[in-house]
Amino acid sequence: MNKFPDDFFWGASTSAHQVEGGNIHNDWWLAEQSGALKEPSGQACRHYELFREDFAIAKELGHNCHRFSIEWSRIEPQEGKFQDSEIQHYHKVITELRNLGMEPVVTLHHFTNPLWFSQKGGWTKFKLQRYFLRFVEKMVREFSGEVKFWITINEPLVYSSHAYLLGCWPPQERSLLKTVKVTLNMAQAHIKAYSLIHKIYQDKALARPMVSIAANLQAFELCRPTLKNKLAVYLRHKLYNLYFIEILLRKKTLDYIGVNYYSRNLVDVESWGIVHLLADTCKHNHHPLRKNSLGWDIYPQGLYKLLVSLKKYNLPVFITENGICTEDDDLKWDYIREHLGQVYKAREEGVNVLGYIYWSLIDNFEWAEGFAPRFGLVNVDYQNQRRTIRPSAKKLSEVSKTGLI
Ligand code: GCO
Repeated sequence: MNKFPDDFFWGASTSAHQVEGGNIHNDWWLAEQSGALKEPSGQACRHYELFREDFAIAKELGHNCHRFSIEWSRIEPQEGKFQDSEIQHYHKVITELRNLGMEPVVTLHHFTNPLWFSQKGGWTKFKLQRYFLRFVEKMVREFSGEVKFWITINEPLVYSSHAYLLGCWPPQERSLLKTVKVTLNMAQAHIKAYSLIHKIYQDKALARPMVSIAANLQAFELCRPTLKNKLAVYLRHKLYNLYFIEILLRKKTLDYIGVNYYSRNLVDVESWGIVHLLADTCKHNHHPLRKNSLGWDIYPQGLYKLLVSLKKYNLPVFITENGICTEDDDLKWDYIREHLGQVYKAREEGVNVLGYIYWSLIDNFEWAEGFAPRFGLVNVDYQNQRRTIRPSAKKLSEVSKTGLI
C-alpha cells in the first residue's frame, strides 16, 4: 500500500452561490430570475444557515482542510456599503473550521459578481478592478489572522469564456474582444491582489500567506496523430492550461499552483483554421472512456501528466478541485481512488502536491446545469435539505484518516 504524508491536506470544496442560497445581490441571481437559465439557485443547499452541520460531516469524514468562497455581493451588496453582519458571518464560518481543526482555503472570486459591479461593466473594464481590490483588501485585513491559504480568482479562463465567448453564463455575451479583456483584467487583478495580500501580512507581522488562483486544467489528448492534431494539442495546452499561470509566474505572484482537474479533451481538428485548431474535438467516440453524468470523459492519467508538466515551475501544487457528478456511487469511488493514485504517482515523481480537495462536499447548484448533476460526497435531498453521506465519501474518509491508498 502507498501512504501519503501525515501533513497532506484532505478536504472538499464549495462555492458560495452554489451552496449558500439566497444570494440575491449578484449577477447570477438576476439572470436566474429572467428565466434565461435552466433553473434558479433559490435556497440552494441552505448552507448559509447549515454550515455547522455540513462542517461537522466534513470533520467526521476526516477532512483537515476546507475550501469555500466569500460572496462579494453579500459583503458589498451596494457599491461602498459594506455589511458588517455578513463579515461576521464569515468570521463564524472560519472560526468553526478552525475549531474543528480544518484549514480554511478561501476563494475571493468564484464566478459571481455584485450586481452593481456587473452593471458598470464588470471585468470588461480595466478601471473597475479597483473595486475588487478594495473588497480583497477589506477581507484580508479582516481574516488575515485566521487564514493562510487564499485563492484570489477561481478559473479565470472558464469565467471569461463562459460569460463572454460562449454566452452561457451571465452576462451571456459573445465577444472575443471582451473575453480577452476580461482574462487580462483578471490576471492584472490577481497580480495586484497578490502584493496587497502579502503587504497586509507583512504590516501585521504575520507569517507569509499562500496565495494563488484555482486554474482549470484539461488533459488535451490526440485522437489521431496528424500534424494538425499535434499542433492543436500543443497550442491548447499552452493557451488554455499554461498561459494564464505563466503571466502570474513572470510577476512572481503565485505561492503555489491551485489545480482544478476533471476531464480529457480529445483533440481532432477538421481543418487548419485557428478556430478549428483551438476548439474541434472528436465527434466519433473514438477512444471511448467512462463518463460522468454530464458526459465528460473520466481520464485519471491526465491529472498525472498535468501535474508533471507543472514540475518545471518549482512550486507546490494544491489540487483545489477534482470530482465527478454521477448517480453511480461505485463509479464515484473509482474516480476518486484512481485520481488519488495519479496524485501519488506525481508525488513520487517529485511534484510537491500539498493536498487534495474534492469537488464538492455536498451536491449543489451546478451553474447553467442546475441541480441535476450530483458532485457531492454528501447527497442533498432538496425537498427537505437532508444530508446523507455517500459510501464513496466514507471510503475517501479512510484514505484521509490513514493516508493509505
Ligand atoms: C468550476 C467551478 C465549480 C464547478 C465544478 C464542477 O470548476 O466550474 O469551480 O464551481 O461546480 O467545477 O463543474
